[in-house]
Amino acid sequence: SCQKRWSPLPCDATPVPETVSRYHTHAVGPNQCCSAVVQQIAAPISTVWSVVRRFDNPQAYKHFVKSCHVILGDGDVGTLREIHVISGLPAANSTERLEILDDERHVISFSVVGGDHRLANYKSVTTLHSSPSGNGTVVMESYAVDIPPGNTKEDTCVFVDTIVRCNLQSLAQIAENSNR
Ligand code: A9S
Repeated sequence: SCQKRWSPLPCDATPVPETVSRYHTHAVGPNQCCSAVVQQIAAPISTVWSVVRRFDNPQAYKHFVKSCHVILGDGDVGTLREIHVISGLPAANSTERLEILDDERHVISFSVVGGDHRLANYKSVTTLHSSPSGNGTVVMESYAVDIPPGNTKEDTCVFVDTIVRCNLQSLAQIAENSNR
């Protein structure tokens, strides 16, 4: 397997510190792809984190999730959840394992370990950062996933990027509204 290093910010922006980039460096196999989405949110990091850290409640901001049940564990690393998704997606449910929950560094990560869908071996890492410009938050979410049989790398990234972007836009709305 190869390892891909990337920086999600333009070259002329502030360089991504090593403490950030290490969480977003995925080992990517020959039949996998990876990408990342960055979202600016006009709300304090503590507000955003209180939503993102709830591994048992992804439906709070992920609109594709219809329901979620914790099937093992109590919120620590290793906790398993089963989500059911809304109709219209090429998926029914997904079993997911909490890999990282770091309340100090604001890092959460999960991996997909089963389910009826096409995103085998999906793994994502989400980190929050105080925005350089003021009292806002920058969310960075990266992922790696197997390319499903019959799809291209590009198809797969477009599909997943779209879902992740929707989730982070919804997160921004919720966090910004709970500000008022
Ligand atoms: O839940 C996330 O954070 C991100 C993604 C990409 C989730 C994808 C998904 O849950 C569906 C929305 C159901 C789409 C899975 C695991 C497979 C899909 O096909």
